[in-house]
Amino acid sequence: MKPKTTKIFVLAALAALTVPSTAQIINGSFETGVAYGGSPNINIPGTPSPWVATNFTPDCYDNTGVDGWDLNGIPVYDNMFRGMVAADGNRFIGFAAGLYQNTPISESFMQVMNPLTPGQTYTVNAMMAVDDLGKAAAYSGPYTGRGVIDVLINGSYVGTFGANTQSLTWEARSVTFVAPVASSYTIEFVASMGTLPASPSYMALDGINMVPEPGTILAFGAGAAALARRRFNRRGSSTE
Ligand SMILES: [Ca+2]
Repeated sequence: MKPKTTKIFVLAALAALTVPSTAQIINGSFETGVAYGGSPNINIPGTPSPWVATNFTPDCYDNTGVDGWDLNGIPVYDNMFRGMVAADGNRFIGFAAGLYQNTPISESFMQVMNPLTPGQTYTVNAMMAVDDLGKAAAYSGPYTGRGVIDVLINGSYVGTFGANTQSLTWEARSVTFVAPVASSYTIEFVASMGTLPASPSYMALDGINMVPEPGTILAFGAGAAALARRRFNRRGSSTE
């Protein structure tokens, strides 16, 4: 009887450990792949693969200046994010929620992720910053707001990265969601001015990653163990 119980707990522990170790989000720090091909251009998206722009043209910043806007910011944008050092590595993405010819616009970008486990709870973590110093009036600005970033999974809204509390400062943000049943998964980030009335906002993201919620794994392991115990007890009691 005793060894059987031990085996059940070992199996439950193994089940908890077999969570895929592959990163769900690919290139979440934007460090690899071509952004602009060495020549930053505000008229094309600076989203290295597998990221793709889904609305307008998010901008890639590269502190080394090799493939993206360097520490001088975007000159034509009145030096947006000038002096901003990436939160992780050398590159980050800047994108806007503003007014283009008096019409609100939201820049956005997405990727097809590695597969998720349906029903599993995940947390998306990222570093977020804002340049709200009132620059780039001619480019859907002036950007004076501290907007928010909506997170979409497979096109459905799952949460929002709340507004920054300081200018030009990386702050950690996260959103938790339960993976839907699907054959493939996308994640998308949409810049938003936030609750109206709000001001045009130009925000940055870096160091994006996704992790399975530990509580869920523990609950699953405990649940499996409880189920196994119940089966064991039922079998045990039937011999009485
Ligand atoms: Ca980075």
